[in-house]
Order: sequence, then C-alpha cells, then structure tokens
Amino acid sequence: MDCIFCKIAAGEIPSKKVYEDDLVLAFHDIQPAAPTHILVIPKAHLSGCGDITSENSAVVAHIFEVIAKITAELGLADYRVVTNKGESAGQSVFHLHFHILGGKTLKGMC
Ligand code: DGP
Repeated sequence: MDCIFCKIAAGEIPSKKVYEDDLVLAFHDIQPAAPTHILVIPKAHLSGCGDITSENSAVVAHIFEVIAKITAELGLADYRVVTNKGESAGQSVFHLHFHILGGKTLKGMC
C-alpha cells in the first residue's frame, strides 16, 4: 500500500519522532500550523476515523493516553486535538492521525 504514514511508521521515511511504542508513533508535522504541531498515528493502517470499530478502537484510547503523556512532558497545558475525516473536512493523508496543536491561542473551529 502506498501510504506515506505507513512508510513513516516503518521508518522508511524519516520523521522528527516525539514518541514511539509498539502500537503508535508521534512525530512533528512537516507543515506546522501552530508552534507545537504533532501528529499521533496508529502503526497499523486505518484510513481515517470512519474505520474505527469495536475490534480496533483500543488503539484510539491508547493514542489519547499517549497524547496526555506527550503534552504533559512538553508542559503543554492547553492544546487542541483534531482528526479530519474526508477531503472536504481537510483530510489529505488517508491514514488515521490526530493532530496535537498548541503553543498559541487557537481560534475558531473551522
Ligand atoms: P490532514 O490534512 O488532516 O490529513 O493532515 C495531514 C498532515 O500531515 C498535514 O498537516 C501535513 C502532514 N504531513 C504530510 N506529509 C508528511 C510527511 O511526510 N511528514 C510529516 N512529518 N508530516 C507530513
């Protein structure tokens, strides 16, 4: 499968890694929209949040634990977590990912 985030998860494409374990990887977004802009992805491919089922949803809970850990370690008290689903919602990479955005006052939702 030609998926850029699968390649990043496999180490085939370099990334500025923030956190990694067996299930997930967190790395800096290449086009930061805020002073802190980190992406957290499951290593196993899901195309987006529409693929989450009772069989695979444990990784999403784990991702939110990782988000809490990363942000605490960074001393980032206030932040936004975003996942885009579908092109018209702004999804450009079709591998589930959660944006962590912070380090400035975040305005509006869309
Ligand atoms: P979205 O538009 O919600 O699908 O977010 C995709 C994000 O992925 C976007 O903010 C840019 C980022 N991105 C795309 N390609 C790469 C890459 O090769 N490396 C890194 N670090 N980020 C990437």
